[in-house]
Amino acid sequence: MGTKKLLLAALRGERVERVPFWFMRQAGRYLPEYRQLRAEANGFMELCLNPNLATEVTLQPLRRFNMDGAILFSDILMVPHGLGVRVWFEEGEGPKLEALDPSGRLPGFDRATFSARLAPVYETVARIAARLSAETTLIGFAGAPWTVATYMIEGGSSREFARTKSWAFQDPVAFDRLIELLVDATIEHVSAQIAAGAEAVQLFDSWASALPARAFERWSIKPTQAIVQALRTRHAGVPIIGFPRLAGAGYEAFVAQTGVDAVSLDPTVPLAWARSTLQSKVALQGNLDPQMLVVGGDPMISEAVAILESLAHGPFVFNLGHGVVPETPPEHVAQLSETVRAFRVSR
Ligand code: 1CP
Repeated sequence: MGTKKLLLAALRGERVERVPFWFMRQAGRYLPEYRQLRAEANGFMELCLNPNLATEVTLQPLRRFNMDGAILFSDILMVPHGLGVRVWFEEGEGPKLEALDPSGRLPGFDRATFSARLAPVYETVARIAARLSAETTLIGFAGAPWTVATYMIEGGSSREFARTKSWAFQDPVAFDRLIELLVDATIEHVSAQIAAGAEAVQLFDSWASALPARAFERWSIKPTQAIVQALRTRHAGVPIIGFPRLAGAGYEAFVAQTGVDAVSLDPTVPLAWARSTLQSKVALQGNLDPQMLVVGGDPMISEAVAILESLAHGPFVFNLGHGVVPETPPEHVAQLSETVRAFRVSR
């Protein structure tokens, strides 16, 4: 084994002696120590933009569960913030943004201004890197352009994405320009995280499933491919994980065309299909249903073992199929971590 970082090795497709794991949203409201810091901070944006607090929140779950990966504590809405869009969080409601208007002007992308606005995020990455053990991989991330565009156009969370689709379907060429802006900003944002010490990165296309098949190619696959190409040139050897959540059969084209090193599977992806169709091309990550972690005990353990038995013969990182939910008892996360850590592949 050349490296002690099992997660990094697995993402590169190397054989490892045990399945590495981390959990999407492993920092957050299910942890009492998070809720306490969150209450002391002056809002969620402040938590993300204060390197002291963001470093501490990133490290909180590792102290309890010692995952193989630490994911930078931040949010996908940092990119709009870097572009000068006003972003805030309303208690109990979630993120709000000053909404873009199809007839208005797009924000401009000025690299120096963008980097200056997001400098605290990169400072956080550097501080985390300095404090991680030699076995832990630091994961940076960004939202994929389509998912970030939905928040910018809807002005927050959405179910139907009506404003976004109406813009994209009526004037696809104008919508391309917003996606291109977000491709440039995302390349810059992820590059800066890597320069500061991120060792692997994940692109969250959380709302990929809202796109019809042809639009999925144009606004999920193509932009991801452009980001992957640029990152490869600037930072060879840094694994890139794609997460086209709920993309169904679209996962196959996503893997074939984007050039990602790994894909994160949502819980609906059949394990046998993922193994036979995707795993010879990329490393897989996933895909326990986050509600299983709320249930805990035998149902959770037998499901986790089924996932491990299906996918651990090839390059694999154990994770959830989406983020940890606030109702999750921390003891269940401990139980799951021990289950994955103890699992051995039978060869
Ligand atoms: O009230 C609070 O304390 C804020 C809750 C919270 C947290 C803990 C938000 C608001 N963001 C985060 C952190 C966060 N967001 C991380 C941290 C690292 C980790 O431990 O994993 C990450 C990776 C994200 C990414 C993110 N933000 C995504 C992509 C992943 C996903 O879950 O699909 C999305 C869609 C967002 C937007 C967002 N930010 C916050 C909320 C509540 C939401 C989702 C709202 C919605 O459903 O539309």
